[in-house]
Parts: sequence; C-alpha cells; structure tokens
Amino acid sequence: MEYQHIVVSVEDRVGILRMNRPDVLNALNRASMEEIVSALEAFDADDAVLCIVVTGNEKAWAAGADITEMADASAMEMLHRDQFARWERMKRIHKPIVGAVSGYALGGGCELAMLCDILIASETAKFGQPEIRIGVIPGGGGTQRLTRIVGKSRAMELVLTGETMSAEEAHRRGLVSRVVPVEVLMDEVMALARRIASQPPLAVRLAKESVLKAYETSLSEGLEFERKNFYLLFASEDQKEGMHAFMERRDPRWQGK
Ligand code: CO8
Repeated sequence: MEYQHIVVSVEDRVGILRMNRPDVLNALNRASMEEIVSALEAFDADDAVLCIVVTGNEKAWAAGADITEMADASAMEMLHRDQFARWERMKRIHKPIVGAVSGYALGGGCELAMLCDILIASETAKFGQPEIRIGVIPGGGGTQRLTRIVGKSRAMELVLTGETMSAEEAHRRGLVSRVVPVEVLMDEVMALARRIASQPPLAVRLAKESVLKAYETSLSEGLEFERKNFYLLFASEDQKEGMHAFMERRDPRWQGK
C-alpha cells in the first residue's frame, strides 16, 4: 500500500513505521492518522512481522493533532469526523508496539505514544498535553492514560498548564522504560524489538493482552484473565516445544502454533 505521510518497512521480522511530516513536526492530520492505524493493522495481519516499532524523527515524534485542520471546524463537524476514535483501533493490535520517541511528543502525539506498549525515549524527548494553551483539552486519551501513569497531581499540572515533561522525568515516573542518547535510539529499540520478535508469538500475544487488562479491570478479574490465558497456551505447540527444549537443554524452535 502507498502511504503519503508515513514510511513503512520490515526488518528482521520487525515492522517499522516512521511518521513523516517533518515540516510540521509530524502533526497528525486525519490522513496521517488513518495511515498510521491502517499500517499498524497491516503489520498485525502480516505473518512476517512479529513486533512493531513506531517512530518519528530526531526533532519530533509528533507535535499533536494538526491544528490547522481543526481550527475552524464546528462541534458538529468534529463529532461527524470523530477522528480521534481512530486511535481506538490501535487498542486492537495484537502484536507488541514499541515507540521510539525523540523530540516533541505533545497532545495527540503524547496520546499516541501512550498507546504503544513500550516506550523508549531519547534524551531530547519532551512529553506533554498542551491543548489547554489553544483553548481545548486532550481528546485522545490524555486525561485518562497520563493520569493512570504519572498520578493525579502531576497529570493535573501538565494538563492544566500545558507544560512539558522531560525524558528524564518521564522515565522517573514510569512513562518510558529507558532514556538513551538520540544517536543510539533506533539501535536500542530495534534490539529490543528483535528480542521480542524471537519469543513464541502466541505467548507474546496473550502476555500483551494480559498486561493491558491490568488497566481495564479489577485485580481479581485480571488475575483470572491471566490464569485462563496461561492455561490456554497449553493448547499451543510452542508450549510443548518450549518446555521440552528446556528439559532437553536445547534452544526452542517456535512455530507460532
Ligand atoms: N499542528 C499543525 N502544525 C504544527 C503543529 C500542530 N500541532 N505543531 C507544529 N506545527 C508546525 C508549525 O506551525 C510550523 O509550521 P510552519 O513552519 O509552516 O510555520 C512547524 O510545525 C514548526 O513548528 P514551530 O515553528 O512552532 O517550531 P518550534 O520549534 O518553534 O516549536 C512546538 C515547537 C513547541 C512543538 C510548537 O510547534 C507547538 O507548540 N506546536 C503545537 C503543539 C500543540 O499544541 N499540540 C496539541 C495540538 S491539539 C491536540 O493534539 C488534540 C489531541 C486530540 C487527540 C488527537 C489524537 C491524534
């Protein structure tokens, strides 16, 4: 498929999606949002891809929804476009998504980052929900996901002032799992993605679903969900292979079955 605003490639069973509107700091217009979600869905359906990496450029992951596209819209137009509901489709991607964030991750860009399963940031990354400064509020999950990650007080500060959070703070608060120099960001992210891609795919899928369930449900329901997924994996050939390979002191050969 031809894309206008993103560049996609596959390397070592990792699908790589690079946002590519550098002139506007990767601002997310409707067309680019559709391309991002469609490309993720295409990777999800592609048996040659086992892990997905999303990235931007050195200066910007994404500086938010495209303001020029929304500025003069009416409430009813926004309702009919319902463009931010597209992001909901990302929740249905089964394969793990690793975000490599450098530069601005603001507004809808920060919300897109929070939809990734793992985030690694460069030292230059800046996260924030600056919508208040242009007369609105986060609309793609910022008030909900950021609050769950950094807590009520800091989320309130960020959302009510529009100030940004450094990569170091994002790491301290658990938004990103690692901060690395910008020159090695993609190497580190690709090494991680390759490690994930070398694991048994069905277990990866159910592990991702189980971790995400922790955001959506009570502890007892989450534990039950996890346990059933654990038992379910005993229907896979990879479980037999993995456990027998361990007992036979050899490397397992995963089939994704
Ligand atoms: N929309 C459209 N254009 C943008 C955006 C944006 N969000 N951000 C930057 N640009 C453009 C600028 O207009 C400029 O274009 P031009 O060269 O033609 O003038 C170009 O990118 C470079 O930007 P700056 O000159 O401003 O670069 P600076 O380095 O001086 O500043 C900033 C960088 C601080 C990031 C600044 O550009 C900025 O404040 N941008 C807006 C950030 C923002 O408010 N984001 C929130 C937008 S609203 C939103 O995201 C609602 C989310 C709802 C859910 C969405 C789900 C996708």
